[in-house]
Amino acid sequence: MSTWNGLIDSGYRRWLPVTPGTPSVSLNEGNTPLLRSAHLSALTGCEVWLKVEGANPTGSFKDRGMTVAISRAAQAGAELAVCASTGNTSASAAAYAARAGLTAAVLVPRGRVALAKLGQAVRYGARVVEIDGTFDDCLRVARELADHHPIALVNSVGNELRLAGQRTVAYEIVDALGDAPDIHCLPVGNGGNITATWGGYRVYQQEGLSTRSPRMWGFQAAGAAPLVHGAPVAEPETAASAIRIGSPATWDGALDARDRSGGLIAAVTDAQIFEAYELVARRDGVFAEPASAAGIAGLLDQHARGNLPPGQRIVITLSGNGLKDQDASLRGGYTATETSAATSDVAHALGLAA
Ligand code: AN7
Repeated sequence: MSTWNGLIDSGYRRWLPVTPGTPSVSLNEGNTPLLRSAHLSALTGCEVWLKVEGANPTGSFKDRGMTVAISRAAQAGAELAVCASTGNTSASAAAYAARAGLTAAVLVPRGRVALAKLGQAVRYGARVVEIDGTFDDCLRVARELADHHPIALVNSVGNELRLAGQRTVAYEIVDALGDAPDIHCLPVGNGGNITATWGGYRVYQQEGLSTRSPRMWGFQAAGAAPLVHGAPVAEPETAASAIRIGSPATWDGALDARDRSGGLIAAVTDAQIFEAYELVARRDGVFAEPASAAGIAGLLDQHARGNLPPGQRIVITLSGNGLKDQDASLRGGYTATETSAATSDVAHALGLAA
């Protein structure tokens, strides 16, 4: 039996910026499920696959880049790893830093991070700095700190290692499907993941491991859609807090992925995002956080607009785990039947014959 030991040791070392001397700081990230969605396939007349990145060790795709960034930081002898985050990057940085014996400091916009993500950073032992401002303010501060202090900046902007790690999602998809899909859908916040995923497809095609690369379809929340408008958004707003970003750091990379792939970056409303969030849980049994559902919302929106030819093979990145955002999951309340502890009462409540 072969066991999976994470991206560096089991999977994709030869494609990653590590040397034989780089320690593998890993939580066995990667190798996430690729599930066919019968429901979305039927709805669109296409073959739709879900890449379930919430199955990563800290519950998001960020672990792919963080294993590389923290492994290299450990090799370089760094003591303090710093990142700005809407939540998932901070959880991931905190976990990998803990594993490497480093200290993580995470800069988050106060009051705007899903509580479970904050809880992760706290439990992994990170120093949490809550900044009075947006994510974009946090990132500016993180970059300025890195300019003046001996820290390892583990945001993808200061750290190409993160994007190199995140490319592995494309390698896994091609390895599983035998070739690249026609279209790859995903949420876009800072623009790092669309850039990295596209980059991964390009590497595989250039190396002759796939015959083509997909069109990249990225989706931003309508209230935080700077790449769609072509200008930063000063006060980004969406209930999908992971992608509440007004000034994407990897702006050019995201547009490059869009244009070179013949793809698009479009906006979806919060209503569309939450509809997709509920749909994929109810119909596919996959619980993804709201931001993650933007890729599904966008696909369905493009389909409704007549922009989706039938018969396409499509992969959608579900970037984070639904457990991370309880405000979202219990939003609008829920229905439950209250009964006594008598079996007959429970049977009655369930409509089972006496
Ligand atoms: C679930 O954690 O930016 O376009 O600081 O958590 O590469 O930014 C998170 C982003 C999509 C957007 N889905 O990816 C952070 C952070 C989820 C996310 C994105 C994020 P990028």
